[in-house]
Amino acid sequence: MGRILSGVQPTGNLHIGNYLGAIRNWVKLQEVHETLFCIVDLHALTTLPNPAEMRQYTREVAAAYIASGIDPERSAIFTQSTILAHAELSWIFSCLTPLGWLNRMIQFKEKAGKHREQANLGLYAYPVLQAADILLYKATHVPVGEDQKQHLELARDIAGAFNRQYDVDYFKLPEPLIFPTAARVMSLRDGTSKMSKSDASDYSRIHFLDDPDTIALKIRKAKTDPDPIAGIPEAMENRPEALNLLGIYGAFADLSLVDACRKFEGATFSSLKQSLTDQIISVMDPIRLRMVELLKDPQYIDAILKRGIEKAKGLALKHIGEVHDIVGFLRL
Ligand code: AQP
Repeated sequence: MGRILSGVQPTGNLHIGNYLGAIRNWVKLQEVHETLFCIVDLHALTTLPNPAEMRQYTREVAAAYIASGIDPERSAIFTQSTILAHAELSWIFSCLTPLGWLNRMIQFKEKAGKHREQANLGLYAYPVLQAADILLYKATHVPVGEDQKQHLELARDIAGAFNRQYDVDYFKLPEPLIFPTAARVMSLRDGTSKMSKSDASDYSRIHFLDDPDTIALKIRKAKTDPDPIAGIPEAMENRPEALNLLGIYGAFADLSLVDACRKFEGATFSSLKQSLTDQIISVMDPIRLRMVELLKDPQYIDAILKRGIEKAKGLALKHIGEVHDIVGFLRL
């Protein structure tokens, strides 16, 4: 049994990529591991969301966790900002992290784009805060998708740098947990870019809170190509939208991409889209209905968060106290 930490930003528009790539896998992890699932609102601040929306989206992420099957009795569900040690440890790590390491981070380059000089320091230092999130709890394993591998590598480097600087063996290096079934879900409008909360088009993604009619409409409008579906993925190498729809179908139906291609060989996109719509609705609609119920009772959600905060705080305060001793802060 290990200790697992992961999180989602409360930036709204939670989508099936977040479900298939992250939350669905966490549900399985809580059966065998000690699990901590954070709502990373300090990270969300890098995009300067509207404060009222931030509060709303924080409860929405908590509701999505619970509705997807994360059990508050087993897992700590909590907000990052309520445990000040995240920010503290992030500062301590900032003082150990060479700029050269951060300059290599692909996500910053992608998110800052051409406006690098205008990007905020928080966005640049994002992976250092992420390292603090993980190491504050001495997580042994971190579930990561493709896009997060580089950040976990940095967290391991920072743990090593801390141990070397202070000549201790305090932080063990957290291991990545890669799920063979974790899907990388692409945009419904462009099969070469990741389905993302911040995409300007609502039609690029399916939200947790989309009702069945909206799901059907978005899938109907999803980009395809004129050819029939081939029986093997290799024959569709240059057809990213086709592969994406088949991949999503497979992820929801528990089929590999190879099996999904075989199932729809020769079929038209309209028949694939009908089956895909049914499949998504069968999994996501019960989650949506439960979320809607939960969101009617914000006090209940807040009570679950408070319980999670208490659980997480025990570990966080113990570890940050030990770190204070190691770096030489007076304990007064
Ligand atoms: N398209 C995706 N396919 C598979 N997994 C995905 N994740 C996100 N998008 C996909 C996984 O969801 C978890 C939480 O993500 P996050 O909220 O911390 O931020 P993100 O990875 O930056 O997600 P988005 O949707 O792309 O948000 P924006 O647009 O705000 O940047 C992570 O485990 C991630 O791998």
